[in-house]
Amino acid sequence: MFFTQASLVLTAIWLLTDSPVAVSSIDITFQEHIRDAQKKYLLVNDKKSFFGAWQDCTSLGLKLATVTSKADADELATAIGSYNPEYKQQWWIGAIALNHKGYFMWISTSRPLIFQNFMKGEPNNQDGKEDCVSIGQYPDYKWNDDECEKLKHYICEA
Ligand SMILES: [Ca+2]
Repeated sequence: MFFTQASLVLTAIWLLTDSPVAVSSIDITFQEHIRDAQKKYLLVNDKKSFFGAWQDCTSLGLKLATVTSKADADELATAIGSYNPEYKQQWWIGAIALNHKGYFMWISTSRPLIFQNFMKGEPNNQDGKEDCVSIGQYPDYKWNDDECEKLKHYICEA
């Protein structure tokens, strides 16, 4: 499978350079989650800023995750739940408000958010600093807008 290959490539880089620095930017203990071969989500154990996450997904030949339907949202909830049910962490997904006015789009496709799964009261753009979207802060993986510089796990997709 593709992700297995990606893992092997990263491992190979590590072996060739004999330097953990070469792969320290991407924790390869990730987990792939596949739903009927339609969309593949990759849960990355490393923590990055939103743009660091975007860069890492891109460097793996993937995209920062889009969540464009309830089926996608349910899939992510299942994926994270299977990753570790007790794992109360936050994960970047690929939605961002580029104009600081709360108009969100998917960074990977430049498409507006048609389907949205924000928590009630979100997005609140607290202190005018919250332009990036993560999940895991609220029950049922409802979305929150948060400061893009915060370090969080992240989800890539293929
Ligand atoms: Ca918020």
